[in-house]
Amino acid sequence: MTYLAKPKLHHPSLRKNCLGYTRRDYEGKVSTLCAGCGHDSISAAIVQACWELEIEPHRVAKLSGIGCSSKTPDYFLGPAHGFNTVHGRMPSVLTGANLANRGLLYLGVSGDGDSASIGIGQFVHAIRRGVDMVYIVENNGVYGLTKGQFSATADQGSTSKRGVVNSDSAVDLVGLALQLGASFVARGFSGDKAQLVPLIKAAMRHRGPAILDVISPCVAFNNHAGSTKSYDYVREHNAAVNRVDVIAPQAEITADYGPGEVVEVPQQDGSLLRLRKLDADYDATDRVAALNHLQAHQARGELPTGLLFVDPDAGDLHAHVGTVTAPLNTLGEAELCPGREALDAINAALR
Ligand SMILES: Cc1ncc(C[n+]2csc(CCOP(=O)(O)OP(=O)(O)O)c2C)c(N)n1
Ligand code: SF4
Ligand SMILES: [Mg+2]
Repeated sequence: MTYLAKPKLHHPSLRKNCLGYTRRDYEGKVSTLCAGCGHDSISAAIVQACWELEIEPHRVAKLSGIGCSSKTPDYFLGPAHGFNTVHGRMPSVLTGANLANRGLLYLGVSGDGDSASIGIGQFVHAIRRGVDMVYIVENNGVYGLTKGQFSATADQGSTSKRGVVNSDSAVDLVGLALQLGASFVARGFSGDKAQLVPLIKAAMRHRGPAILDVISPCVAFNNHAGSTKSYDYVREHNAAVNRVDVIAPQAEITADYGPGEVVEVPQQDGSLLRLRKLDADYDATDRVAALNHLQAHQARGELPTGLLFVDPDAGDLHAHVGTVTAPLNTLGEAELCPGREALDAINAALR
């Protein structure tokens, strides 16, 4: 972690959003990552998305595990709540915090090592439970922080910087998220901010588990010719299925769209997702078709990106288990203690 705070001097001409905040108000401390690391671009995209969505930074809870990727919450949304958990344990801490206080926007930031190796059980169960969260995996195919070992998302046949061939098959996090019932699944690339910012905005407007796998090259250990997570490889194999635009409730639709069919998906919070199809046959509301498309195109060496699946009507964990709407720390004794009669009835039912 860094202890270098950014100077708070803002140029008076910086644009402000409706809350009166400039983009600088959404930044964090000075990054200590390697220059050119994809993770810093994702932090910048998160800053841009929150500024554009006019989110109050202190209404966000940012949680992470361990890794270069998991360090990044220190570099954005300085005024937000933050919890840097243990390696691979971010999802369970996020689930607990979310159950205790549903009034915050939960942003989980993790790495491919953090989520696909040590934390894969936690990744799986948070999704299948339907936790309302934005879960970003900053996926570079290596354990960057511990000097570049293959991670579980490294493609079979890809090579390390020293030329070692990876013989294991890869965990595909978006395919897994689709199978587990995630109601929003997307893949982005840290080198394509024009695609990534709207994907983050759409995920933040979604209710339910929103999984965003962002290919994020590690310039120190995985940006060479044999890698399938390098800047060059991703640019050459990127097969975007759509472009998404997020329109806030009641906002005038002014976005300029290029050619291609446009599909509108209303979200539960009143915002509208506009998807401009880049692949005419792709239907982002069909889970099975999304899985088929992914597997067929990945087998051809392509890397499908964009909003891969969305179910705008999905419920979340709170709806499934019927929790109270108020944050738990606002409940008093009257709500928390059911009284002697209710306790006697419960005890009698257990005898
Ligand atoms: C319990 C535990 N096991 C192992 C480690 C060592 N460790 C630290 S970060 C890391 C992998 C990080 O990889 P990833 O999540 O992909 O993040 P990146 O650095 O690539 O962004 C490992 C194995 C640890 N900190 N804690
Ligand atoms: S080691 Fe890799 S992942 Fe870590 S900061 Fe450097 S470039 Fe980024
Ligand atoms: Mg990694």
